Amino acid sequence: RILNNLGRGALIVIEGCDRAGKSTQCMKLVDRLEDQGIKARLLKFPGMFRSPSGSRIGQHPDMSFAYQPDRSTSIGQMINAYLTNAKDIEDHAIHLLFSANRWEAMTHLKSLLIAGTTVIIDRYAYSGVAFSAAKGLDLKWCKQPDVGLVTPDLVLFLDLPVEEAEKRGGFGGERYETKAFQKKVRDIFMDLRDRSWKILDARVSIDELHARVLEEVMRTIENSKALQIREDLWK
Ligand code: ADP
Ligand code: FDM
Ligand code: MG
Repeated sequence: RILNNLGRGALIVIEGCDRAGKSTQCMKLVDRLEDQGIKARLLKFPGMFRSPSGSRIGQHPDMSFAYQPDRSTSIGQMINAYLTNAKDIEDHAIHLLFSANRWEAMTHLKSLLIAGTTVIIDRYAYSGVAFSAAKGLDLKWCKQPDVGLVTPDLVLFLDLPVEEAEKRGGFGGERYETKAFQKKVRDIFMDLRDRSWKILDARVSIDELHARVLEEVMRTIENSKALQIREDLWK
């Protein structure tokens, strides 16, 4: 289905491996766009919010602009229990929950775009496929539940070698936070590249990366205005 509408907001996805600086850049980007008078909102998948330092935070000033699909949804709570190792969930089943967590946000996402608000998302279906396929699930199977989600206008992949990521405080105790697994995830991310992707070197300083992110985003916002919102991811 295609939604007809002019002057819409752009859908920008920030992807990358752990510690690449996604959350840091997402927050700086939304602040910067709002400073420039551009309507912008931050979404995050899975629907939970984490500070740049890595700790999960319930109440934070930044939360005012971080929409959560949510920890308060029952799906968000199951995902949170899984990631913190409080609960084991079968690989296919958790994959479907991550996807459902995106689908439950689509109505809200579309209404923001139609209202002219640019939406920045911290991880999307690419993370969904990369992490599940890295566990050994079939890549084609992994893509199916997310087929038909709103297609991003731009995917910025923040690329940081796993060795560099490790230096940024080391990996924590959550599921997936090991070096070998992160390398597999990166390889699968590379297989998912398409025309909407732009790969940025994430080894540079926070401010330098921010400048590059902003440049790409400003161009995309301009170019997307007259384009239709497409609900055809991986179709
Ligand atoms: P992600 O969301 O991709 O896991 P974060 O934004 O949470 O990454 O950043 C991970 C850690 O690295 C944080 O401690 C953050 O302050 C730090 N960091 C983020 N960007 C940079 C950068 N460009 N250079 C050095 N350290 C960074
Ligand atoms: N993750 C994230 C998945 O396994 N599937 C998904 O669909 C998504 C969106 O959840 F380890 C994983 C990736 C990462 C964890 O971490 C969420 P952050 O630091 O909160 O983004
Ligand atoms: Mg993050």
